[in-house]
Amino acid sequence: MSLWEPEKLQRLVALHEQWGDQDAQGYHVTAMSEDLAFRRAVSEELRQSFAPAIEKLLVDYETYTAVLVLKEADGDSIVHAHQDGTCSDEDERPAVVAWFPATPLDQESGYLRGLWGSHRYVPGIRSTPPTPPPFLDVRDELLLEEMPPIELGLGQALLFDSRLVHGSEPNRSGRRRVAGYLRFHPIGATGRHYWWDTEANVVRGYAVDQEFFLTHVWNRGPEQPSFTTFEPVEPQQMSIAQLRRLRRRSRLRPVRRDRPADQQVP
Ligand SMILES: O=C(O)CCC(=O)C(=O)O
Repeated sequence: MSLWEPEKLQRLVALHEQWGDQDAQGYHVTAMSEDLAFRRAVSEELRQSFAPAIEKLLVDYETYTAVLVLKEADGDSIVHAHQDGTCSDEDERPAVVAWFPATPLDQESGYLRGLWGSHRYVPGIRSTPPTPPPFLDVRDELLLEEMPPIELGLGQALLFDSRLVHGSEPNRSGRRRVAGYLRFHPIGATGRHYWWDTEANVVRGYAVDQEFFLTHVWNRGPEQPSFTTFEPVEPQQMSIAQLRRLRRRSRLRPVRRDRPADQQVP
């Protein structure tokens, strides 16, 4: 959907050019930046200038995190098919992600691609770093053959369920590709972070707030007690044919709250 004047996006590009890490390579996200003041400045700009137009479209959701996603021109910037980490208790309602280009998006710079309906059939808590997903063995074929590219113009944004499997091909445009990424949570949802302690091979869950995502060091365990600990289960790997069957079924049998009001069953 179209949400803002394309000129407004220049502010994001300029912010990164003036302040961001110019030596970074490949795919990177400002949430990983060690410059905490830069992380905060990006978050504030996105919250002030871009989040309100999206909040208006959502019922009882609020902005939770706001970052820039960058793909440098070095060509090594594939984003494999993945699901984003769990950042809230999703038992009641999922988080919503808004992703939008701040520089031109085309075949060369790499469209975002999504696996339709996958938020319904690839369940579970997603840790950081991510434990192996059930589509790991087929992730390259999945990205290119099963996940359609989503064309977006400057000024448009894509909104999706935060559990959706998504990814993108490398940036081959020869120019830096910049995108905004905003995450919205149901108002009052409990913030969560699940860290995979790879040495102990356990996932530890933490109750966190928005401030956590502005200050925490990427891929390191939070310095606070966890509320839960569990051993990650090695998932059985799915074939493309199995994933296709699940996709078809998810369309035939929508979850109850997605049915039109006159078809609701108690
Ligand atoms: O910018 C992209 O193409 C992908 C970004 C993404 O999937 C993410 O940051 O989770």
